[in-house]
Amino acid sequence: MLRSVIGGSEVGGGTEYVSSNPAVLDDVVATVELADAVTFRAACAAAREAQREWALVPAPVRGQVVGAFGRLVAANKAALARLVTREIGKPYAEALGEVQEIIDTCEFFLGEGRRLYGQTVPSEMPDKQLFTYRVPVGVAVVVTAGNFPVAVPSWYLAPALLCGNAVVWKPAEYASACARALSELAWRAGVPAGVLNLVFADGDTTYAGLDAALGDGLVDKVGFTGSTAVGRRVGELCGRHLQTPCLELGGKNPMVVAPDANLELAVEAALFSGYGTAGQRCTSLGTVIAHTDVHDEFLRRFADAVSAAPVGDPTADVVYGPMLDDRFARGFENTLGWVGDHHTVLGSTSVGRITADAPREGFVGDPATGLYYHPVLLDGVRPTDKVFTEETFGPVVGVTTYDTLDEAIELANAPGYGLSSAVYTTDPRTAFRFRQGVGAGMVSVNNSTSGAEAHLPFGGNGKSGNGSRQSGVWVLDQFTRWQSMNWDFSGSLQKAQLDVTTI
Ligand code: UN1
Repeated sequence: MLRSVIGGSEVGGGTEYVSSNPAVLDDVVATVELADAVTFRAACAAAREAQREWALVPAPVRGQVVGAFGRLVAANKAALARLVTREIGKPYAEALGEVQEIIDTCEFFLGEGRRLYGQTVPSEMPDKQLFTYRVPVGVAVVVTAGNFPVAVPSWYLAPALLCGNAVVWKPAEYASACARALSELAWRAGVPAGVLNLVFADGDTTYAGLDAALGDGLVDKVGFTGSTAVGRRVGELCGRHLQTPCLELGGKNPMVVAPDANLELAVEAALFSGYGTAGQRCTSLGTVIAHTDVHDEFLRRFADAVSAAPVGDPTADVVYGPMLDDRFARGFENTLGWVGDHHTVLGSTSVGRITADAPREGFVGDPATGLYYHPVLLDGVRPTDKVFTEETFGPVVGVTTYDTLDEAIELANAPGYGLSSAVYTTDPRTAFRFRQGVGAGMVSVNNSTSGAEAHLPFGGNGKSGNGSRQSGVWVLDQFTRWQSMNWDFSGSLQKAQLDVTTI
């Protein structure tokens, strides 16, 4: 039985939730006790208590703890990746990459512990010094999705802890075992009990508990990775309490294929980012915007690649495995309802669940045991189609065409998301003009829409987030606030603005 851990103690009670392997549904990975709103609030209170002392630990020492966390993750890399594969069905090779992201993140923030720079700033007045300091925000509540059940949480945990905050982490229920395993490593590395609290709860309970905790002044920052719809609710709630959350939401990520593109590379990237993790990344490719001159050739090759893609058992070498859990399978069924018959569907023999009656050639394993879906490739999508405007969160990619680069940029921006984007071109002018015009927080040139690096800002605009950025030094602005200090050693009361006119 998995329970929440608050201030170092297990807290039981609440309703039971079963986290099962989406590739082998009768394989129960964990039975979880979901906490109630009062318990959630109690976790925030425990965090508030523990944070005071943690903030007094010198930043380089906190950095050492984060570094030790990364080393423990490295020592348990295969075991953690196996758990990711088992609990959410991510292919093992990708799961290993995900665990590596944690190691990279911790490595970065280990070093940041020795920087965490403030500034010295010139004053308008003589014999006066101005300084800036980064101070921890206090208590951070972190609510994460389960598609990256350990890497994305580490993007919050490592910097939040390094900056001297205490954390209450609420992971996705269907990734509970991964969350507990990662938390155990953090505690073993020396993160004090109470500085990291793990709360298993459902969405409504989290909302109610967070509302109460914010109202009581127990929460100073909320980090949320998940859907745009839930992000809006979180944003509204935080706004009522005069707080700006860190929101990492959905994406409808475009890839432009210019007439001079290397089509082989473009197809490889489209397959990886469109269908990898069964399309369940926020950075998944949504729509390919291909120049009319290369559309037919690109599509022919892409459809061949999709048809040949190995799908199935995530412990094998496949492009993608099952949906993350039941809820995502149902969500994808709903998405498939948007696929009108006005589209040409290519790359698959069927649309929907892979079963004995709707088999997929070359499927790896037994489709009957898990939540497997056929890949969908749609040609001729139009800007008014839901598959063009909405995030699909499943293995579906749409293709459309353009004639001028301005048109391509307009199509790329049209859905109103702004997370990731890509352009395939051999002309640097096209690449730069695309970067300037596209509204996304991240732009890839001759690379796929997925593939964040631990030291580069990650985040989106529009429906993809509120402009906050994770990773690298940029995330420090989420977990610290600037404090300024002025120090006058002139021996008299020097008045700003007033005195400067008399100099
Ligand atoms: C997400 O889907 O929430 O760059 C994050 C990427 C991944 C992270 C995606 N490493 O696609």
